Amino acid sequence: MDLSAKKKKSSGKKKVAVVGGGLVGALCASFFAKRGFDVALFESREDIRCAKVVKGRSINLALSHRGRQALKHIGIEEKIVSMGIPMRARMIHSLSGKCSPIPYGRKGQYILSVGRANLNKELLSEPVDICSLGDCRPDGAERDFEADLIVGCDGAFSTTRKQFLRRSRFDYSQTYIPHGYIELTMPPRNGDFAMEPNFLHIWPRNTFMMIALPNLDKTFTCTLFMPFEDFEKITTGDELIAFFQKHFPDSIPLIGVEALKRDFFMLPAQALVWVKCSPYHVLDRCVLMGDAAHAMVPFYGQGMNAGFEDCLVFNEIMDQFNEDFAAVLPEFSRVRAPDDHAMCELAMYNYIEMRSHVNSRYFLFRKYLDGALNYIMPKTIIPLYTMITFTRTRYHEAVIQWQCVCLSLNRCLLEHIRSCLAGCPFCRCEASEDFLNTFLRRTQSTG
Ligand code: EGU
Repeated sequence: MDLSAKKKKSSGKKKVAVVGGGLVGALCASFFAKRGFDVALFESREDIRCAKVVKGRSINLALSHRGRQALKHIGIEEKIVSMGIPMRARMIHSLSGKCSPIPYGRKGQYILSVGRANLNKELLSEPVDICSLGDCRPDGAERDFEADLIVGCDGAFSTTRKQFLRRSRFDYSQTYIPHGYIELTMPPRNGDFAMEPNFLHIWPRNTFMMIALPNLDKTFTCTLFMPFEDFEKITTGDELIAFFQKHFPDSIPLIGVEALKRDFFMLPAQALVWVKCSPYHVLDRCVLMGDAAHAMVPFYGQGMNAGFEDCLVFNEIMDQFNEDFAAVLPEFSRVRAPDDHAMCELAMYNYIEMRSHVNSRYFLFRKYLDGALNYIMPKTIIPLYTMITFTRTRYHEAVIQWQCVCLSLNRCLLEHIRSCLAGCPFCRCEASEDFLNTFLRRTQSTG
């Protein structure tokens, strides 16, 4: 196939090459197709639409408001929602096996568990020209392909981004966290879900954590997160069962001893990487979106949602600047990078918080506290995860708003302590006043 000749035939329309046929690449291609661009999508893996087993990253994803708004734009929101399972609350599993639900929001607010493979297939069924790189060069020879714009949606290890690295003033960082993850399947029980389906099940155990999301086939996909060094300590089936007996005893009969041993040792633990870069564009030629621009750790369930929102934001800027790439691309970098960076930081922050002291009691306490504060001042105190998950408040603004809330709560608390001290004849020493003032100043400057 001579791609450059093909380009000349369809004159007039601007040509866009989308690199990567994953979730963001496929969605992005649809966005451009909807605007009337001539879109070609490049994917090096086998066509996922015919693939029986889909390799790669995690199987389940939590689709929330931002992602849904993007899907709505290309008219497939309802279709995708019908393929997802609503999760209205978290279900916290304590070590003793006690389960406590904590709703995500008000009645009717929920996130959706969607399968990556189904979602990807659905996104690729939109009418765009898909070039498998395998097909383009059966002899291994390179082919020329001309395009007005290249959009790199090729994931955390982006090949497109590699070209940016040689340019001056391009910032880039890549960080692996000490944790890895493996996925285990919890089969149906008597033909039905083994646990209650409309929940995101969580086993918070400080450095170890397991979560489980429901699938349409009545299975759950359990994801176990733990430090690589702990994965390495578990080498035999017996050690594995002893480990689960100690930390996740209630899950053993649900997964099944044999299935547990089989799944656990089937694949090595997968690494988790975090990528930040800036700017997202080169001239008026090339732009990055999704994980290629900002891979994040999965501890906020926002990776896909942020990537989908990239497409939405890009589209809004295209409207604003009349599809003039020379203006759109720098504006996209300027507007979007701070938000994606904030989300990357937040996901990382939550990872650190969860790993340091989050057991089931702490998790329950924190979520109840957020809920209670929101109940007292529903308009002013909106929990951070609510702004992230159920609104399109810009990520960096959500973080600032939340910091303001925390700061003023801290101040109230300190004022309260101070007035208590002031009223107490034994505490009216200057030392405690000094201490409080110093502390107050410090919270003000760091908060
Ligand atoms: C899917 C797959 C609970 C990790 C963060 C909550 C998801 C996740 C939480 C995956 C947690 C953690 C939030 C959602 C979500 C919680 C959230 C979906 C994490 C702060 C393969 N996280 N997911 N936070 O609030 O905002 O329930 O890894 F365990 S959905 Cl880590 Cl809302």
